[in-house]
Amino acid sequence: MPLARPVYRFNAAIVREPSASVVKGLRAVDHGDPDYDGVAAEHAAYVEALEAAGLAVTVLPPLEAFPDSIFVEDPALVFSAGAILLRPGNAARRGETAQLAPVLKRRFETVLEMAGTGFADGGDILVTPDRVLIGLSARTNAAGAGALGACLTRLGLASKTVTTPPGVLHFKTDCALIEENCVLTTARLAASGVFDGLETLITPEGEEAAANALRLNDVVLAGSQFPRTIEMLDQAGYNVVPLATEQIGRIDAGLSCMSLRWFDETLDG
Ligand code: CIR
Repeated sequence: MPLARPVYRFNAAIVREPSASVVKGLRAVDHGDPDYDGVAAEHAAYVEALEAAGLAVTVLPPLEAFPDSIFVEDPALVFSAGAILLRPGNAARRGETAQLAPVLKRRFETVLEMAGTGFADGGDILVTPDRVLIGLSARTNAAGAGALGACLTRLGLASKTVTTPPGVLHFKTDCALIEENCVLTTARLAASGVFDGLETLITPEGEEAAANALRLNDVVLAGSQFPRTIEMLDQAGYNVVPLATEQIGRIDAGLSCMSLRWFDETLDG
């Protein structure tokens, strides 16, 4: 069921400051630890961009025990209708959910929990106008997708389970909804046919990591180290805000990962 406002219309966000331990964040391939000051600078610029896009940002304190807790997108999902506490697929991240739960319970009347024992990471969830896509991955399994789908139904949202290409961390590592009917994505994910009914803009070869962009209201946040993607978006008429993601990229993250975003109907605008 199409929502009344674009799915990328947001006025509220939650982020978490990086802990010193962020330099030990999980990564599939080790190209060396990120630099703490570099991550902090990328995070600060990101928060500024969220605020400039019109979001009221709640900044949570760092959690030393959870190196990847800066990536608040993964342990929860948030919508105007309510929040869902997720069960992250990597054991080292599972405790992040309990750290977010009280914050979400203060902000949302409805906070749902996944039934059963399956796993789902927020990075595997792409919200489109007519349904929420749940990408199966090394972090999200079929049981988790089923339990999450049931929660989404309770919030009045339709969902569909799809597959993330092998070797890609999260479904949204390789895609971002940049228009109601258009996805920025990689050739490998587009080729899998998951975006039937949507237009696709394909990241240039060698810039696959640019697909983890973020549409917020009138702007698209994109990694500043991906000039050909930025030019492509620019020429397609998007208002692009380039942001450095080199340090967080060392621990497999991009621009969607560092916030939970929603439209809070109790706020103005
Ligand atoms: C992890 O492996 O869980 C983190 N190092 C990166 C998480 C990135 N999150 C996301 O794509 N939503």
